[in-house]
Amino acid sequence: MSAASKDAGYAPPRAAAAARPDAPADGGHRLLEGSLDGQGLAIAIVAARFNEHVCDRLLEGALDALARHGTSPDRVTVVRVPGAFEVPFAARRLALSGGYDAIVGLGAVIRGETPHFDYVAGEAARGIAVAAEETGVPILFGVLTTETVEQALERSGGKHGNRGADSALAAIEMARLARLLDAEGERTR
Ligand code: INI
Repeated sequence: MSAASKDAGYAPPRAAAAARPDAPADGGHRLLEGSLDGQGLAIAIVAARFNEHVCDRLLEGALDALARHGTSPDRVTVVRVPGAFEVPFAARRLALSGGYDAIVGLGAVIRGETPHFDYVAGEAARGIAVAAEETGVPILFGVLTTETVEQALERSGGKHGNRGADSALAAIEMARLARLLDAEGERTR
């Protein structure tokens, strides 16, 4: 198992497999794959406050990743909500506004002693998936679900990377892919 798959980080598009939306001259297959060009994209980030220290680190990672990939700060909107449970609500409303290419949901659900964990983590995941499906806008799952605070810190800028940054990169890729897929309709009509 590679390090990337072990930590469930972001698996970026391979440079060699740059999208070939037009039929290649060599007769090979067409390939549709988003790129990591964040220029000109409008991205919203919904970040929970519960376990605020961890969420702030996720948010920092996401903002930094967007800036490094060309998304202008004035095209990035940050929305804060109480906890991970509320992330899908805000993400769905932002998606329905029609103003965003992709939305990143950030939160930290830490098991600790609370039986709340399963409900909050499950609903955050389900709600984000349903909102993306229903609105057709990519909504990325940047919610950490861990047993301990230490594990959450390791995944928010520690030795296992930053889930916020990973989700922001996945948001750029999916926003780009969505544009390619939109163009498919034009092409095949
Ligand atoms: N919210 C989190 O984001 N992380 C948690 O670990 C958590 N726990 O453990 O309870 C949590 N609970 C709050 C929840 O997200 C809602 O804000 C609250 O239930 C009000 O709807």
